[in-house]
Amino acid sequence: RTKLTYESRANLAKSPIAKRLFHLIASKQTNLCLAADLTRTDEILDIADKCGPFICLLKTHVDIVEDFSEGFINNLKSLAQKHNFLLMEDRKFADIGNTVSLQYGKGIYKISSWADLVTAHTLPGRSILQGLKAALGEGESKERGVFLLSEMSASGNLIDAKYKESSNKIATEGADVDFVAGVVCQSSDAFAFPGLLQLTPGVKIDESVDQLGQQYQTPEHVVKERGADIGVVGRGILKAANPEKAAQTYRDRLWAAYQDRVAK
Ligand code: UP6
Repeated sequence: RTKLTYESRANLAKSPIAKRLFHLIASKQTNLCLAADLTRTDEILDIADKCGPFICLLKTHVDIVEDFSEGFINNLKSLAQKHNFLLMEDRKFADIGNTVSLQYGKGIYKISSWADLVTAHTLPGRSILQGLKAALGEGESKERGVFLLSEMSASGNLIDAKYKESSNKIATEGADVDFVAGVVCQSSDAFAFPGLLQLTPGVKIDESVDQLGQQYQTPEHVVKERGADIGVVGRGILKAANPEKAAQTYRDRLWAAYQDRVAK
């Protein structure tokens, strides 16, 4: 899987939105996802506008936003269109199907109405996919997709080899696989199917840890050794003296690593 180009993998994708994302990455030549973990809407919009040209995906945690409004979502959608990136709400759904359906479609955030992609834990089993799909109208699920977590970057997390293998099965077998766009994981052995995208968080130029269990690898390491198709960078960009320049650097290094990977 990791030797194939994004273009060739687009043809293998079962999820329409994964197909779209493969093509977007290839044409825009960026495999960088910005984790816009900021708590004010003006800050998020500002960073999205500045870093927009260098990213394929903007990842939000909408429940940390302190001044949320519908206007914010409209502005974010405009920026996504202006700079050609997709929106991912990193909600990490993990409940029974019925609850997940409500959390996805209802409440203040109405995530399903604006997020092209969301994330979900596989802990509840396959019903997580059915629950998410239930929030969407007829035909709507073609424009939406989920990334399933099969590994985490947090030190001491409880995921083991068996959980990882079961997560792979949920992502690749059964009636709802057309809704699965990819897998959030730390290594290429989490899944083999080339039509799925590997999203890998915990990326920073200086390998390190934070005070709360996060573990970082370099852009080159996650792409070439761990099989990442998209590298997620949050504080590496957000806390940089010049976030726009940092985004460009991460984009350049992640993209060069991908080119190296497929050339060999
Ligand atoms: N994230 C991880 N590790 C995971 C899954 N998700 O760090 O296993 C998410 C976090 C955060 C981002 O929720 O939004 O990726 C990483 O941010 P950072 O680069 O600032 O550490």
